[in-house]
Amino acid sequence: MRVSVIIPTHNEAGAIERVLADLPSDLTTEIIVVDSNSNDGTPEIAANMGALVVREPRRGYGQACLTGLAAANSPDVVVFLDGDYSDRPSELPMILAPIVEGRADITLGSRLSGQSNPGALPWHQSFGNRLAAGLIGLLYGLKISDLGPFRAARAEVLRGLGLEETTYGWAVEMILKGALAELRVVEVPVSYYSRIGKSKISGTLKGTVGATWFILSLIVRYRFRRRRAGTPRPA
Ligand SMILES: Nc1nc2c(ncn2[C@@H]2O[C@H](COP(=O)(O)OP(=O)(O)OP(=O)(O)O)[C@@H](O)[C@H]2O)c(=O)[nH]1
Ligand SMILES: [Mg+2]
Repeated sequence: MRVSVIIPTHNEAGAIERVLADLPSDLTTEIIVVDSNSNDGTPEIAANMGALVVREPRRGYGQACLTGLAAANSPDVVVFLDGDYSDRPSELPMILAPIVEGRADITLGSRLSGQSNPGALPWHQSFGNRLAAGLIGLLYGLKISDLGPFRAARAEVLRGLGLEETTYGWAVEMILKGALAELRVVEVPVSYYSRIGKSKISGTLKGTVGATWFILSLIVRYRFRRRRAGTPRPA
């Protein structure tokens, strides 16, 4: 099975080396670091460690993931992982297992199921993610607990979803379109730690409120858009 790992980065020089070093090399076919305009040496560190570095000057987490997906070389499975060492890359086998065993199309690493590390996810971020996950359960019938970034998908079905969000909405769009397409979405518990380096989005209350509001509106909008187009509701 060919596994491509895609890591979006913007100024993650303090963390990227540990992220890459901890990835189990026997399980990965290629590691793609999609870097946007880092000025702290992130792409150079990644390249020195053997990753394929793709430059993407257009900002946005989703844009970086889309660019990584387009650059991946005939993968069977694509894995998405943040470059700030908040997830544990050594847990890749847990993320891959449901797909390898043929019982999932998408695996989501949940930071909020299982044992979580106190304080790793600030209360406002836990609340926002639980709220969004609850709304997805209500509107899409998909029971999940979190919208975490560490995840994997069968490449063929992921490409078929036609993802297009270029911001943080990309991660939720994958779940929404996956649920509407009745894909098998399976959650596995993963551990989570405070990021290395400066928080860019969700570390602040203001950042979380803005991101959560945007994500909640996407959840409603995608549901409504599909229904108006006459697509049947998922069971
Ligand atoms: N290529 C690219 N990567 C980005 C961009 N914005 C964020 N990233 C990376 O995407 C990953 C997730 O971003 P984070 O800043 O960790 O977002 P977060 O986890 O919601 O919030 P914090 O960890 O609190 O900053 C990290 O590896 C970032 O370096 C971007 O515009 N382009
Ligand atoms: Mg982060």
